Amino acid sequence: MKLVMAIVKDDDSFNIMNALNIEGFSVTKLASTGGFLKVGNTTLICGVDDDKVDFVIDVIKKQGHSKKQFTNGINIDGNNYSQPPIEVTIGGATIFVLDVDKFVKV
Ligand code: 2BA
Repeated sequence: MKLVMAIVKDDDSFNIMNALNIEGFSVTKLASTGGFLKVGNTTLICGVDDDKVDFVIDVIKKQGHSKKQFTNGINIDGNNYSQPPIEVTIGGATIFVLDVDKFVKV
């Protein structure tokens, strides 16, 4: 079994969760915050059989959209000077796949 952990835009999370549920997957939504932009995003975790990992990634890929966004005067190094805004592309999804040692429901 694997744990698919997908960091997605808040706007996309509803559609991704719906699509995964329709395909029969359980999914848990965690509120998260990007370390660079310091704005909210959503982390979805989904425990799946090994042979379903690519399918789940495809479902997420179809529902997640990338967009360009300007940073808002981020202070990266802790000094008092804000950096000028730069344009970054926020991906459709950033996905990690982890091995699951044990899965128990009691
Ligand atoms: P943030 O950390 O807020 O990053 C938002 C976007 O800013 C990133 O989009 C990327 O385009 C840009 N960015 C991030 N760090 C940067 C840097 N040091 N210099 C210049 N530009 C930078 P994505 O790559 O699509 O990432 C979206 C969100 O996914 C991230 O939000 C973060 O929450 C998560 N993420 C991405 N890669 C990760 C990783 N290796 N480990 C943990 N979380 C990750």
